[in-house]
Amino acid sequence: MQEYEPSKIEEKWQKYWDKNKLSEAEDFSDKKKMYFLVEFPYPSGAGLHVGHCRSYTALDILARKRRMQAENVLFPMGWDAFGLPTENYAIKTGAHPKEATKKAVKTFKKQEKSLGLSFDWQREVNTTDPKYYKWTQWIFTQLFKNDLAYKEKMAINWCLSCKIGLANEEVVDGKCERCGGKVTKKEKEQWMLRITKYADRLINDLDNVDFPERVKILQRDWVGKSEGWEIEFNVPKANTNIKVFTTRVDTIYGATYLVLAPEHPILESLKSKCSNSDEVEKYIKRTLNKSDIERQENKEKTGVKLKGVTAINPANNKEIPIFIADYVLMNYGTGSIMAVPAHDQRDFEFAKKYSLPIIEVISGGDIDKEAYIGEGKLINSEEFNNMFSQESKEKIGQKIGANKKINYKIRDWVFSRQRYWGEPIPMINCEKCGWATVEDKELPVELPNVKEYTPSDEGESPLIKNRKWVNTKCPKCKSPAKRETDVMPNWAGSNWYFMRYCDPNNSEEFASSESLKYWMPVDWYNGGMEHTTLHLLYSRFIYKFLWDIGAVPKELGSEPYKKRTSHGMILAEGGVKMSKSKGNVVNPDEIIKEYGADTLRVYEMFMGPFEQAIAWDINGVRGARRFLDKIWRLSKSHITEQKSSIELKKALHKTIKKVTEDIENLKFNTAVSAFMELSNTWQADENGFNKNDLKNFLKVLSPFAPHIAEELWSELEEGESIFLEKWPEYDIQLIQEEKVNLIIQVNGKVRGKIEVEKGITEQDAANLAANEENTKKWLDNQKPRKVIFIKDKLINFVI
Ligand code: ANZ
Ligand code: ZN
Repeated sequence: MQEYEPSKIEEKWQKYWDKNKLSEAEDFSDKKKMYFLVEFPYPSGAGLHVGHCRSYTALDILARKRRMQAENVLFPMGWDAFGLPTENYAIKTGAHPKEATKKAVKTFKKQEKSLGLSFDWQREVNTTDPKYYKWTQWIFTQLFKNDLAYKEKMAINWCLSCKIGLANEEVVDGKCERCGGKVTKKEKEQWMLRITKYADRLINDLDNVDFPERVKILQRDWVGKSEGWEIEFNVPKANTNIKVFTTRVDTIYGATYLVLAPEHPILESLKSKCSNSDEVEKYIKRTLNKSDIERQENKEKTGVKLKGVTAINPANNKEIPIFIADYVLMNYGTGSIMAVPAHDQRDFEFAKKYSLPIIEVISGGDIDKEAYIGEGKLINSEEFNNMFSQESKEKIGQKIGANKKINYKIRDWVFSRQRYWGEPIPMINCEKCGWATVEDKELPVELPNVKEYTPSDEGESPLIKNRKWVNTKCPKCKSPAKRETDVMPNWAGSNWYFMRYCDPNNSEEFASSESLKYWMPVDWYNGGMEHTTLHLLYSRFIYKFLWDIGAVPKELGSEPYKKRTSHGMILAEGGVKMSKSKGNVVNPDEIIKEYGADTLRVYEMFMGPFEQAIAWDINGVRGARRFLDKIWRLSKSHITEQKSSIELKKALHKTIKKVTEDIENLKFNTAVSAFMELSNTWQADENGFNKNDLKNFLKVLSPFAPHIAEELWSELEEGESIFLEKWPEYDIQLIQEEKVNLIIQVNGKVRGKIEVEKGITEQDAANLAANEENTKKWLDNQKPRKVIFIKDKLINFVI
């Protein structure tokens, strides 16, 4: 018998599938459409990661199965290819980013093909292709025309080593997400997108989509809607007011001091009234080097009291001190707070450190130990005593003349980068007319070639050195004007790529409304949890905007993704992150070479529950290979001309049912277990499968291990590809459990009879039997001393 040698069969079938267009989606087909999407990768020089393989294989299984269930499946792939690593590589080596990208894409594509993924390569997109980014730029011009893009000088997160402005989302623990370097603040004119205008919709519309609850929670928290009050505290000596934002106006009688963010503009006027302005000045300087994230860390609180100025608590007219402290952030609320140490933990720690009064105004806690942050009955609050928090809020608010206010944590999105390898922002600045968009017919604004990719020391884009490109004419008045030299962040191309797949070659629109109407929304989108507050939120925003302006057909609704799921990460052996520096990266090519693509696929589906992070285990890979070896062997030698035995047939139909359901629930690991169990039953069976049953077995195995299934199928001489077959149905008769009659006795006397599943356990039988009315009567509430159980025959309670 010929041995199972994946290297001899896998490429052959990949070519065959390509040639026969088995993975191509058909526009406007009458079949039911189904759009499966995986996050398109950044084609880095490092090549495909085994983590990519997990997500892609999972949806490939779904795609293959649904095609066999007669659905018109769209399962596309593309390249999110603008970005820093490629650019940094260009700076280091002088190679053009375009060339580096081309090379990486070639590698990735080859790797994905070698995994047997059934992508529709006719629809491949690449965000760095001018034909693609023409539309990324067009979307920007639309945002500008609709007042959702504006340029503003602002303090941005600045990575000292990448020399790049970072969005809040790109700063992790006060460090640059990319290089791990220190992040400081820098004032810069930046293009901003008003995502804040969509804050409410981004929260509310989550009710209409099928996302995992944890994804919804993370998105809601990121948008961070908070309803509260703005209250003015008078500062008599400076003849001014300090406005604070609070969600707990009910605690105002416990407000024993105010805190300003050190950058608060009101300090300009207050400083001169303080006797310790030097100290204040010094503290302010120190703060400037800290990121907001560092400032929110749970560390010892620091601050400085403004000596000589005080504020008046409007509820009781008491004089209270004013501090500056870096735990209050300038870019949230009003940049100042009323501190209620009894009921806010940060204020509590600060008050302890600086010996400030802690006045309990909500009962229910133990404020000797920690702040009580819950709501409750008011005390020490004059006429509001004994009221509950909720009720008191309106009344106190009225008394002190406070205004209701809704705040959001989400900020407008910093959308410019002073770098090279990104989409040029299609804007022109004219001294007379100000900013104007590049006209539609001039798009795309192609990224020009430059000699040097390093940003200038002031942090300007290298494009600024290309005078010929920068100097242009104002689209409005035709006088000399200059192009914007900033480029878009690497999130820009992924905002809308899923729509381009619907109509990838359209040169008139980013996609025709007919194709969008047919394919959208995405039915099922799988991706990483790490994109929850970045890509997933951004692309929902852009989609809503395009829907608002009618660029996405109205009948589609304003959410791009019907269902979202998330895979767990694959870690290195030992449970640590795979990284080049640790030398523990598993290369899928090597696994495919040694064990085969089907083994890699089966292993990655079997390794653990799909949503959970899991460590790589080479023994598991070997196990998957042994399983496929066995299937190969059995399919060739352990088959019969007669009927399969009833036991084997039953086991097969149980497996068909289980696998059919497990795939839909992303329970791939239990599906593979079911295959393994079945293969044991098959091996132990005297005769093995007959041809018809073997065919059904191969069909349900085929999405997991497409190459071996196709090869074994071809040997059955059935003609066409197994992937043109109909997904098998299970025979309900065969999977029904057999029933038996169980006799119930109490003290050896027959008291009843129940029908139960054959093979029921003693525990289950005892529970069922004890709940029969007649048994209950005879048991008379007594706990049996002993239970005698004869399997499938009798249960006897001894009392
Ligand atoms: C008084 C108070 C009493 C507060 C109390 C809380 C508990 P969310 O829900 O996140 O919106 N705060 C307001 N602006 C701030 C800023 N710029 N930097 C740091 N903290 C700020 O939180 C609102 C609460 O966070 C506000 O309500 C304020 O503290 C604080 F028992 O005011 B509270
Ligand atoms: Zn002009």
